[in-house]
Amino acid sequence: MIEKLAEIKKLFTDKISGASTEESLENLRVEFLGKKGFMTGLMKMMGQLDAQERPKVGQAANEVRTYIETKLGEKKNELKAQALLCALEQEKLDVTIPGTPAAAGSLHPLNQVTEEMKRLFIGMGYEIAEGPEVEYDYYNFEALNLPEGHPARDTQDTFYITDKILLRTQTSSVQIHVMEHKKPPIRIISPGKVYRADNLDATHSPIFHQLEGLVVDKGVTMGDLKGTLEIYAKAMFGENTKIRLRPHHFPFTEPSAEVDVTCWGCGGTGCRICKGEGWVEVLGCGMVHPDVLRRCDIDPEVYSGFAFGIGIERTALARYGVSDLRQFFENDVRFLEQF
Ligand code: 2NL
Repeated sequence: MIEKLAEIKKLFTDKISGASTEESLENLRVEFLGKKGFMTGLMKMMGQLDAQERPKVGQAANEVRTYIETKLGEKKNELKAQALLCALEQEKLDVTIPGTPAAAGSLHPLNQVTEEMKRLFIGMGYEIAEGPEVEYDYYNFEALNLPEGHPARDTQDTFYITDKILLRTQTSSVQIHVMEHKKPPIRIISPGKVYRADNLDATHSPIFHQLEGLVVDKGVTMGDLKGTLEIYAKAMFGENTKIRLRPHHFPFTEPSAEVDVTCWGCGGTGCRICKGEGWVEVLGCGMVHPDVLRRCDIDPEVYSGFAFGIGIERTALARYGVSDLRQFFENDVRFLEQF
């Protein structure tokens, strides 16, 4: 029996050296120590032994059992350590690899231009005024000397909600609201969305942006208007820019003018941008019509004011050399990234 034990020990030692998984270790345990295993089988035969031999064989059997248990435990720990090393190797995290950069957005070019204009006028003491885009006919047209049937309404055809409620065609409506509630001195700009019943093409859009300015106080003159616009033009189009006022007609201002600036492309000698003119039209302006003031309960004998209107898209097209206004509304990141 002692020999038999030695054989079992040798067989186990051979087998365990080839075991490479926890599963195969478990199979070995069952094969040698389980209910139907080699050791149990051997123990069952102990009864046939003489009383003298029994303790010797028992002791030897216990040693072999302990040997098997110890080896199984050692091998199990070894396999676990190997598995951990393997996992560490495969799942290692290289913290020196740069992370995925978060894509940072930027202001839309139209908002960049608007913000620039706002900063400039705020610097000159203006406040920002806002108002509804859905407006009464009165604030958009009638208060500005554009009664029903006035021919200038044709060029500012818009979208009607009802007979008397419409989408504003200019932000002058905001300034009428301000004049109704606040007495001079008034110094405001009103940036915002405006609407016209125009078809979309390279230079027109049914929705666009405008920034209007209004100053009302005692003794405000056309000279103040021109000086203000000169500061604006130099800030927007360059320090060497000159401006000129051409007589024009708007129903809400008297006198009225359109304003040209020397071309930022050629400085006045003529190029593709100014179509050889040397000048580019950038805005409309004038002295607030006395009837407009009177309707807001401001006495035109005491107060006078100037106003101007700037198209944001127009300015941005010029500023960035963009040829088609529709690009501002398509939100193609490849276009927007350039600003
Ligand atoms: C343009 C340029 C302009 C005004 C806007 C205005 C506002 C009030 C009173 C008088 Cl409350 N005028 N705004 C004045 C002149 C020009 O915009 O080309 N508009 C059709």
